[in-house]
Amino acid sequence: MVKNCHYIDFKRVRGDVGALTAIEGSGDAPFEIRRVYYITGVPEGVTRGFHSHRELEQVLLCLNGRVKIRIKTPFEEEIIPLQEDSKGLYIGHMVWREMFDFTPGAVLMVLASEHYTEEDYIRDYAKYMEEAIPYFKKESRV
Ligand code: T46
Repeated sequence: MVKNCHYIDFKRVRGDVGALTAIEGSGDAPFEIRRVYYITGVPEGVTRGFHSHRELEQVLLCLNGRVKIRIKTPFEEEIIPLQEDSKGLYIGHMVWREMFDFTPGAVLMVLASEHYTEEDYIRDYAKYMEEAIPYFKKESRV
């Protein structure tokens, strides 16, 4: 997978009465969870995201329906389909993301390592490339 990204399989407890998945910070999630948000009601054909984060780490889980996540660095790109509610996608530092192909009723939940701060976002692609190329070249991250 693209550098600084990986799947996380959370434990799902299944039974006749349904399924339950528990996620604990600093154990199940690879960071202390400081924020949870979720994205719903995305109209057909809409793509969200188009940014990267310098410090924020996140885990994305699709709790209902399906969604695709495009993750990219200056050197790699991959499309990850999310549809299992216990399979998370970890996205670490400096990875560009776009979320698209939301099915009707899709619910994308995000666990985040930091509180919301706009200063951590890189929303301009040219600026992203300027910072991400040296970042991923350093320490043989490519
Ligand atoms: C990410 C992807 C997966 C807040 O007020 N608090 C929050 O915690 C967040 C995440 C957003 N906002 C506000 C900022 C904007 O006015 O909600 C609005 C929509 O945010 P944005 O356009 O950044 O949403 P997405 O779906 O493009 O991106 C979000 C996260 O912002 C981002 O960190 O990685 O989901």
